[in-house]
Amino acid sequence: MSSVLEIAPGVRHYPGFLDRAAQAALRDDILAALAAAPPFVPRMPRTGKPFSVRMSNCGPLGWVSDARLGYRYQPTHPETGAPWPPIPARLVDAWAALAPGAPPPEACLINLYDAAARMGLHQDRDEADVSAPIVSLSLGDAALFRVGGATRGGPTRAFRLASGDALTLAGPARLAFHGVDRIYAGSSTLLAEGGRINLTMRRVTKAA
Ligand code: MD3
Ligand code: FE
Repeated sequence: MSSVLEIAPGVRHYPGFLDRAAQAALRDDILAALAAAPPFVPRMPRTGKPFSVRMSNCGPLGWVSDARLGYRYQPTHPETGAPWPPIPARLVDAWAALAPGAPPPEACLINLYDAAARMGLHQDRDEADVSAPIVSLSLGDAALFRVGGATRGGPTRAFRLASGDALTLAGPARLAFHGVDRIYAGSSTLLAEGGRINLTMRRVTKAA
């Protein structure tokens, strides 16, 4: 496997986890999933303010958000009502390699960034099971990713996530604040239209 950098306790960065051919194959899997489950614009609870990131999902559960019902996981697309497409086998393989022994992933959130998209610092705490790790894979333009501790306002560190990189968040890092400061437009040729795709696999329910 590729080398690993322990950025902070529980935060592991695997630069170049996927080679170019594997990135292209995964890109094609995700474009097929997006044809079945078109990107939607999530909105903040209550205010309805739109996210700058467009999203979709694959797997038995998907993360969605709108003004009325807020953040949640649900088995169907918020606009089409269709079940989410399955998690592609090569993503399940990456989960098995990077989170050995963890119960299978139930959700893969697909985040689509254009050159202007950002994600503010937040925690991921909509999952009933926060004991399993999160596994993230990046495709396309690089991003400046930022991670801090479990409380807002503490020190943070930022590093670049490039196409093919994997990141795992486990143990003490699972409830760390994190976000995406910026996208480096034009830094990758993987996506014909530019931009960045981030894939985040999660366990949602407590394993039986
Ligand atoms: C650190 N996505 O979808 S992936 C998200 O690049 C999200 O699209 C970012 O934050 C993106 O919620 C970051 C890496 C990641 C995912 C979950 C984490 C880092 C994390 C949970 C805890 C700590
Ligand atoms: Fe997050």
